[in-house]
Amino acid sequence: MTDLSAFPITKKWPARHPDRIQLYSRPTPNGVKASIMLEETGLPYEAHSVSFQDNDQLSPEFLSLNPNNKIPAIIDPHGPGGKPLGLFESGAILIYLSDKCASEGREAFVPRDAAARYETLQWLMFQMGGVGPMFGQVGFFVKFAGKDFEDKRPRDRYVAEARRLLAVLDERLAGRKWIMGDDYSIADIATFPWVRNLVGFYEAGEVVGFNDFGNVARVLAAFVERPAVVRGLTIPA
Ligand SMILES: N[C@@H](CCC(=O)N[C@@H](CS)C(=O)NCC(=O)O)C(=O)O
Repeated sequence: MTDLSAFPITKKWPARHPDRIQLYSRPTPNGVKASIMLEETGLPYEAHSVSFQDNDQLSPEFLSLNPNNKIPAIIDPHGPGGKPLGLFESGAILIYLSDKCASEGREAFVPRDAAARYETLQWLMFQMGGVGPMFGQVGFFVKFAGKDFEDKRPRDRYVAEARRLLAVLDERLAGRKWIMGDDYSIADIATFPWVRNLVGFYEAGEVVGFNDFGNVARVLAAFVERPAVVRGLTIPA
């Protein structure tokens, strides 16, 4: 049986199945990237719920795995060289899980062709560096505490940037089924939870003029119909 006792996080969230990938998360747009990928790939895993209400992400046990106090984070008991590997940052987790799947002969959600692989990583980074942080700011200024700020310039700045990013994504999706064309990939898994959140939970569809981005809306609709996405969006319960 695998021993994960070297990871203090397992004291607070004990592993019932230490042989499986341990996921520490919440069903937020960053959290579900990991759960959707795990559901898509069929890799065996065990999900642990990190409560923001209880500030679990600030606990010493959580910080021992992610000093940046953010979900998602994972431990793979069977990492490189057969040794356990802890990992945080959703983009890194998606790349890692994809590489693991490729080495196990599973569908990896990254094209095998080298140029297409880098193109996928490029769009993944577009999400990590642009879509996620900017849409998150829109949420703050449109739905949460920032909406009551008198000065509307910060809100307008992030709304304009979100619109610009949506336009870039919309153009990329013109004539394509997914971001990488016919191949559904980790770039889609990273991006569409954030688009869904922007128009859903953040209720920012109108303010960003979402109706102008028909390709984004079309791909979002296809994304949320995938059975693994439906499941992943509610994990951990
Ligand atoms: N760049 C990080 C961002 C993760 C992130 O912002 N997670 C949020 C939830 S969506 C979080 O854990 N927030 C808790 C906090 O800031 O205390 C990633 O992609 O993994």
